[in-house]
Amino acid sequence: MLNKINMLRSMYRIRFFEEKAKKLYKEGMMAGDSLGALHSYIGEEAIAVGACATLKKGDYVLSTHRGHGHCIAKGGNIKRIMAELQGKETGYSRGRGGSMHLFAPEIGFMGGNGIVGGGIPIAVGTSYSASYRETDQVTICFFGDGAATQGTFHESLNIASLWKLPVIFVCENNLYAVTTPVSETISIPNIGDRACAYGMPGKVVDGNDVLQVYETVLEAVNRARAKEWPTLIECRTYRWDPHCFVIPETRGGDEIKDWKTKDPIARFEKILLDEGAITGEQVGKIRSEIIKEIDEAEEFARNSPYPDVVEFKREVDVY
Ligand SMILES: Cc1ncc(C[n+]2csc(CCOP(=O)(O)OP(=O)(O)O)c2C)c(N)n1
Ligand SMILES: [Mg+2]
Repeated sequence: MLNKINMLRSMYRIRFFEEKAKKLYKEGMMAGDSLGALHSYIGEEAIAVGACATLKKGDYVLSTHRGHGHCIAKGGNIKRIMAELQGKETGYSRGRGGSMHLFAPEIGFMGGNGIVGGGIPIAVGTSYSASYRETDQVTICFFGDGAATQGTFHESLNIASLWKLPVIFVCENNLYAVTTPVSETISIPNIGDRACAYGMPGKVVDGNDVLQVYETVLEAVNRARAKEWPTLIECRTYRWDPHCFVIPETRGGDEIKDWKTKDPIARFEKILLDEGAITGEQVGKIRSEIIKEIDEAEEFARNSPYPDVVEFKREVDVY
C-alpha cells in the first residue's frame, strides 16, 4: 500500500543528500578532478520518488548523469552512495564509478550513465531479459529532454513497442539540456506525444506533483506487468541548480525564483498537513532524522579508505 510518509522521507533524503553533496563538491571533497562533474537533482525529487514508489525490489531502474535521486528512491544505501561520490572503496562501485556511474544491481539499480541517452537501450535489454525469463519484473528508464532527441530514444521505443516489453520510459523534462532550451531542440510541444509514433500510450504530467507521477507510473507499471504495452511518460519539472557545478548559470529573469514556488517537497508537505496525514511536529522530526542520516553518511564516506592505487589503475583506464 502507498506509504505517503515514506515518500516524503525519500524526497527529503534526496534533497538533503544533494545539498550535502553540493557543499562537499565545492569544498573539493568529491574527488571532482578525477571523477567528473556533479549534477544536482534538487527540484526534481517528485519524479524519482513517485515513479520508484510503484516498484518492487526486483524491478529495474536505469538512470542518467543526474542519478543520485534515482538510486536513493530505489532504496540505495546513502552511505554507499556518498562513499562512491567521494571515490572511496566502500562505495557501490568501490570508488571506480563516481557520481555518474553509480551502479547497484542488488537493488535493481542498473546504473547511471555519462552518455546522454545511454540508459535507454539498456532498459530495452533489462526488460527483454525479464520478458524472456517470464518474470514479472518491470523496468523504469529515466532520461532527460535532451536524451529524448538522441537516436537511441527512437530506436528503443520502436523495439520496446514491437516486442511489448515491460518498460516505462520516464522523461524528466526540466526544460533545458545544459544551457539549450527544449523549445530550440524539439519540434512538437510535448515529448509525451511522440509515443503515438511507436504505438504505445503516452502521457504528460506535472513532474513536481509526486502523487500525479505515482498514479500515472502505477498505471503504466500495471500495464507492463501484464505484458500489454510499454509507456512513455513526460514529467515536466525544473532543476534549481546550474546544469552542473562547473557550468555557470545562464537562465535569467525570474525563472528560477518562479519555479522554486512550485517546490515539489513543500507542495507534498502541504497536502499531507491539510489532509491530517502528518503534523507539523512530525515534519520537523522527520527532517531532523534525515539530516542526521546524511551527516552519518558523510562521516562514513570521510572515514572510508581510497582504493589501492595499483589495483585502481589496473581496473580503470587512467593515464
Ligand atoms: C552523447 C552525449 N552527448 C552530449 C553529452 C554532453 N552532455 C552532458 S549532459 C547533457 C544535457 C543532457 O540534457 P537532458 O537529457 O535534458 O538532461 P538534464 O541534464 O537536463 O537532466 C549533455 C549535452 C554527453 N554526455 N553525451
Ligand atoms: Mg533536461
